[in-house]
Amino acid sequence: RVLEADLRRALQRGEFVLHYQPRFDAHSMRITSAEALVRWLAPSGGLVRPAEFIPLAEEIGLIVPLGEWVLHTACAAAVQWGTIGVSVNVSPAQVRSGDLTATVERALRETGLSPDRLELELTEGVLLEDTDRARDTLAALKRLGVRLALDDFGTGYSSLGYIRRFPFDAIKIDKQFVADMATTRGSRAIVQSILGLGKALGMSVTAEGVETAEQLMLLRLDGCDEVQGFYASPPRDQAVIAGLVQAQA
Ligand code: G
Ligand code: G
Ligand code: MN
Ligand code: NA
Repeated sequence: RVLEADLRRALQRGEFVLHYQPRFDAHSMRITSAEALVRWLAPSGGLVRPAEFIPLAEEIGLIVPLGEWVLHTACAAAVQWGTIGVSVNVSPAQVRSGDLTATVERALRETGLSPDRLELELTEGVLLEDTDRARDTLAALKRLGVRLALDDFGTGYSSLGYIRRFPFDAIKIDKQFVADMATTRGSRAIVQSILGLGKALGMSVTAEGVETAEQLMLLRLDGCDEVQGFYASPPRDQAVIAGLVQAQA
């Protein structure tokens, strides 16, 4: 079990690492960007998954400095890769903290990354918690020129109305709908509805958790723009992504 003191020490000692999962254009299968996913390289030697420490990091407020490190490191990686973009997951606690915009602005300035190559992934929870604060923060982030994506779409409790009340550029279809879209009519229908909604609102749509050739084929047929998932690539380290990007140049 992960303890508060372990986590604070881990940040001080630089024990967090980022892996990156590439996102592909669904038709050309060229890499368009990569999503940063944090792991903790614990002193015991194990690689600890975010599910085991992000909730605690949120609870104790460590998510703010950890999130700042993630932003800076991911922007620096994108500068190294040269062409593709980078996506960073942002917790509701970071939006609530009040200095997310300044943190993003600083990460861009210190790394020299062009704002349009950074995408922030937010979940519906961000929108439900504190609507006025959330709206102001998202508007300020848009003014910086970064892209905003609604992550895990379809799993939350917010109404469809939220999607047009906030300045999102993109939607990520949650992997639970992709998982059985080839075998369950209801899931395929939900995927198709989200794709239609994205198209109607001028937002790009990414399908997450694509694991099979059949899912990829159906997503292409249904007009999905971009895909992410184990079928095309699991999360890899920065150097592997650099090699993949170089190979497609
Ligand atoms: O890496 P893994 O596949 O186990 O990711 C699980 C979840 O952890 C992701 O869906 C994402 O929501 C969350 N996560 C991963 N990296 C970060 C991060 O840097 N910041 C935040 N806030 N959440 C993250
Ligand atoms: O919640 P978020 O969408 O930010 O996190 C993505 C999570 O999904 C990460 O934990 C990542 O490791 C995981 N993931 C990525 N591709 C696949 C996949 O094809 N199948 C499954 N089951 N999980 C995946
Ligand atoms: Mn995500
Ligand atoms: Na997601």
